[in-house]
Amino acid sequence: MLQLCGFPASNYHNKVKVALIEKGIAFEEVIVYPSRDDALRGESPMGKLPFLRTGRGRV
Ligand SMILES: N[C@@H](CCC(=O)N[C@@H](CS)C(=O)NCC(=O)O)C(=O)O
Repeated sequence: MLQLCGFPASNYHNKVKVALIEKGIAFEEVIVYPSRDDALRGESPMGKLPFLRTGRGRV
């Protein structure tokens, strides 16, 4: 299932969340906070949130 990764205090995150809900796209919300962790940079090279985990990579 699509995973929306970010944190709810961010309107960047909430904007994507609202779009997914309005389009009726099933997703799971995964809370991720901004950091310089290698794990985050591996998924979001610029360290930006939110990002989506899809079955075919990340957006
Ligand atoms: N929509 C822009 C901006 C997103 C954005 O700046 N998100 C903040 C969180 S609200 C962030 O990731 N900050 C961490 C950073 O800039 O290092 C993008 O995705 O490039």
